[in-house]
Amino acid sequence: MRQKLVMFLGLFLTSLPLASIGAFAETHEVQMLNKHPDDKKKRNVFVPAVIKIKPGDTVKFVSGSKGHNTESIKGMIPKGGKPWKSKISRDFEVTFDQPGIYGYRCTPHYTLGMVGIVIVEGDGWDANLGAAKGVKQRGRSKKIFETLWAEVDQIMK
Ligand SMILES: [Cu+2]
Repeated sequence: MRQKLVMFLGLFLTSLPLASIGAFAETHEVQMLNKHPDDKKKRNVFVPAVIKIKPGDTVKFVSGSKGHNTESIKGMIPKGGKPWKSKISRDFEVTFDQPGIYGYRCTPHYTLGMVGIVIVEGDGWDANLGAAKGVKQRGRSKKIFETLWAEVDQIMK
């Protein structure tokens, strides 16, 4: 009896650190859509386009409309961050451990302005902010990123 109790306690205690990490990690959804639900004139959008999360959290990109994907943009992820690229019309999950700014796009609709930003808060989150802002954008993404950066500044001020 006592042996079992000791074993149980041992298992319980060794599983604590893992449980405490998992307990606080969250999954956030970003929809990949043909039309913005609040403004049908906005086509090919990530909703929300700017999202702030904590290290260890996951973003689930949901294929709400067909024909979209998510791909990190070169030069727009922090040092130690991992690039990603999903398949078209598929849900895709990315777990973020490294604080920083992550700019991403939909590969086929990039020049139409289908882009988004994940902010992973924590120490040094803004270390790559200037570099990310400095990345040259093409087509409508130029204009869209300007509005997204204004949102980032608003969220993080
Ligand atoms: Cu798209």
